[in-house]
Amino acid sequence: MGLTSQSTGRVKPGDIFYVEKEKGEHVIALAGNPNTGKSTVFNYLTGLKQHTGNWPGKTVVNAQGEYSYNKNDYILVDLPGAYSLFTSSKDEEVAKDFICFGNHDAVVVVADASCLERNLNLVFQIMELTDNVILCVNLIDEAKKKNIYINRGMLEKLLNIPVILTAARSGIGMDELKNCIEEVVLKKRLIKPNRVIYNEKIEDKVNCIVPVLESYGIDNPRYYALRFLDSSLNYFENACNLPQSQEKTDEMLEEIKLCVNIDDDKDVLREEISKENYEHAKYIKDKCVKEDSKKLYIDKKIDDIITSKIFGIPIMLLMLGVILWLTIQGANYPSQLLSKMLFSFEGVLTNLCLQYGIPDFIHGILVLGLYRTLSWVISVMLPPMAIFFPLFTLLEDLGYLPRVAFNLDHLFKKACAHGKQCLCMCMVNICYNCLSH
Ligand SMILES: Nc1nc2c(ncn2[C@@H]2O[C@H](COP(=O)(O)OP(=O)(O)OP(=O)(O)O)[C@@H](O)[C@H]2O)c(=O)[nH]1
Ligand SMILES: [Mg+2]
Repeated sequence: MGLTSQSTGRVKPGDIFYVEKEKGEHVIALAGNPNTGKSTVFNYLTGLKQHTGNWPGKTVVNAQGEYSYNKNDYILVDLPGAYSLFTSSKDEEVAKDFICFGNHDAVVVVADASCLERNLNLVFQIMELTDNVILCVNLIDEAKKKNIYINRGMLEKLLNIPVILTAARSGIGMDELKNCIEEVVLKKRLIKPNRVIYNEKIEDKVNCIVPVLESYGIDNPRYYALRFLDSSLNYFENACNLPQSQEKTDEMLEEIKLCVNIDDDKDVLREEISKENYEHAKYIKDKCVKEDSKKLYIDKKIDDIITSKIFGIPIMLLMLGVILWLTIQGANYPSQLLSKMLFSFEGVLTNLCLQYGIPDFIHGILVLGLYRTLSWVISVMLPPMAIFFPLFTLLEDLGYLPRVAFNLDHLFKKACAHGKQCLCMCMVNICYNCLSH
């Protein structure tokens, strides 16, 4: 009997990320940087209501939904946002594991049209893992407002993968996306992505490692050869499809180490690989994106100030302080008005009860208990909520919340947390303060 994952006690990651599907169903992964509109695309296609909002890190676990198109059934998996597949954050790891080990038939990478260059890094990494990649350049309506235009034809030519321009919130491009997914999974359209070609030194090493990996039956040998070079070894050893016994894995790693010596310059190699990725992303952006440099300059200046080390936190405290003050002070008057109105009606209800001879205990339960409590809750809670949430939504729409997360990230890290968590804390604290006031 051969070695199995059960007999060796090693669970293949692919087993964990396996999506049960019926015959003829196709699994589509929705990946991309945080806050690019993945859940909005997911909701539009499946008709479900995944949580969306204008700050990063809303989706933290995979969500599944289904849709049909041209009598074909699809299972869509909405992944948490990730900047890269080499990550340390738990929610990003969920995305990474599904892309690397899941049984998807195609991956749709949702990118933000306003910052395509930053998003391309993940696109390159996914292109190394699978041929079936579709790039969905979302938020084109926002990009248009910023005078940013994408040359779709050129982008498709340079990446050699299908590119769809969408504005998921208003449904623009969604039919085209569904059609493209169908063409890819039914193999009506064959894709051969143009992968990043690294410098000669790296390519030589990759070319030495790939045959060894192939001889051990490893899928995506080029991807794992690069991971070996940039020292993601822990990750590499967890790769699916590795030989099932530890001895075989050690043997394979020894064989690789024999053909390439990377001990001396592994930091340099890692840096070179990242540098070349970013340079390639810049090259593609320069060729495919037309932008208004004056507007970008102003946006960048504002960004620099609100995220600067000196002004970032004071501006944030001021903004949140003003919201807290407006909520508390502004709620006083409508609160009083509401309570006056609702409590004056209590007298009317009592009179009605007396008039119709309703027993005292029913009057007590309905009017003095139920109605009075309801009146308190409404007059105390409704006004602060009605002021706080529109103000917070305004900050969200202005895109300020991701900046708050960025400003607080290093402080949260000291408590082993993440800057993104501050937004939930902030909301809970402000609500609590308003109510306790
Ligand atoms: N204007 C505009 N806004 C959009 C569009 N698509 C998404 N949004 C908004 O962008 C914000 C982020 O959308 P989400 O769908 O939550 O983004 P996500 O990629 O799932 O985010 P994470 O789960 O945090 O990674 C929300 O406020 C959406 O309403 C679009 O095409 N146009
Ligand atoms: Mg999401």
